[in-house]
This record gives sequence, C-alpha cells and structure tokens, in this order.
Amino acid sequence: MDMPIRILGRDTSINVRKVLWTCHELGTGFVREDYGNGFASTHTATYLNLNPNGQVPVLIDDTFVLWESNTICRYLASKHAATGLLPAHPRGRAQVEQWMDWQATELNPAWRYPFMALIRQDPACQDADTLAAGGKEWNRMMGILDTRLTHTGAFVTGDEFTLADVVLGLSVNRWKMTPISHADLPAVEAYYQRLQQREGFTLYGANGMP
Ligand SMILES: N[C@@H](CCC(=O)N[C@@H](CS)C(=O)NCC(=O)O)C(=O)O
Repeated sequence: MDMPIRILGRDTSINVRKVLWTCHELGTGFVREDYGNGFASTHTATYLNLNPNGQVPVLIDDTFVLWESNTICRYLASKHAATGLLPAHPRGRAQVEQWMDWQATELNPAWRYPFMALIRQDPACQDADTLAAGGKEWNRMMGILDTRLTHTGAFVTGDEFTLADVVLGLSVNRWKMTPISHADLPAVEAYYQRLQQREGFTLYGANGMP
C-alpha cells in the first residue's frame, strides 16, 4: 500500500492551506506535521536540506521532496490526473497557471506591507504613508481580479473551479480579513460567496490569519 504523502507546515499558513485544500478537492489522504512559526524549526540542517528557503510547506511523497506551494498543488493535481483542477489541454492548463503565477508574483507582493502592519503588528511596518499606499495597491490588484470575474461570471478561468481558485480564494480571504479600506468590488464579493459553497473553502480557505 502507498504511504500517505507528508505535508510539513503549520495549518495557519496560507501557503500550507493551499495544499490542504487541494488534497481535499482530490480526496487524497495526507499526514500533516507542524513546522514553522511557533512549531518545529524550519531552520535546522535537516529541514533546510528539504527546503533551502526554510519555509513551509514542504511535500514529501515517498522519496520525492517538493517546495513552493503552487508547484505542490500542480504536482498533486497532475499525479491524480485531476484535469478539472488542472486541464490537460495546453491552453486550459496555461490559463490556470497564468493566474497562479499572477497570484505569486504580482498579487502577493502587494499585500505584504499592510498584512505585516495590521495583522502581524510588525513594528518595522508602521509607516502611515507606506501603509496607505500598500492598501491602495492591494485594492488595485484586486480590481484586476474583479474585472476578470465580471467577465467569467463564475470562477477565475471560466465556469469550472480550478487550482487557480484555490490559490486566489485564499488571497481573497486574506484581503477581506485584513482591515484596510476595501474597494467596492462586486464580482470579487460574489466570488467569495460562491467559494463558501465549497467544503474545501470552509475547511481551509477561511481561517489561519497568522
Ligand atoms: N513561495 C513560498 C512562500 C512560502 C512562505 O512564505 N511560507 C511562510 C508561511 S505562509 C513561512 O514559511 N513562514 C515562516 C514560518 O512559518 O516559519 C510558497 O508559496 O510555498
């Protein structure tokens, strides 16, 4: 019998919860181990050998080790041939990947300062002007998502729920839960309600702010 996959990372982490939500969508079992802030150290030689960035999550599937949460989600969907979550057709797949990459490289940097200031209460992030600019930029990026969702009327890449919605669903939750002045984004709001119909969202999408 195959060993269950191991997921190293605290379940309060937004990036760990992407992976947990993906496992739930796939109906695949896993064993999660608490690593990261407040739990087992990610800076031991053993952990750094698994992930030289000293971050969570890490996936261990038998002898195969993987880090970067979006890549882990894609690996799991491919392994289970879950073509609903990650289409096999090059264009369908590329669209899912495009929005996942956008989340990682464009959207994530926009929320970092406001999140560190308002949720983590980081003393190094308490400059009012930088915070205001950060909130504005975060809203601008969410406006790009709003325009897209207005166009699809459902999920990020169209009528079907995909891995892009796992990743962006968590991002929308983070935006909603951080007390900045939120732009009025009706399509994002409707999307957020739509996601709440999914069990995976209620389990992993809407908690774990730290
Ligand atoms: N690009 C990485 C980012 C991972 C990351 O930032 N992880 C955070 C938690 S969300 C972390 O490890 N923080 C330190 C800790 O928890 O000890 C990914 O998507 O996996």
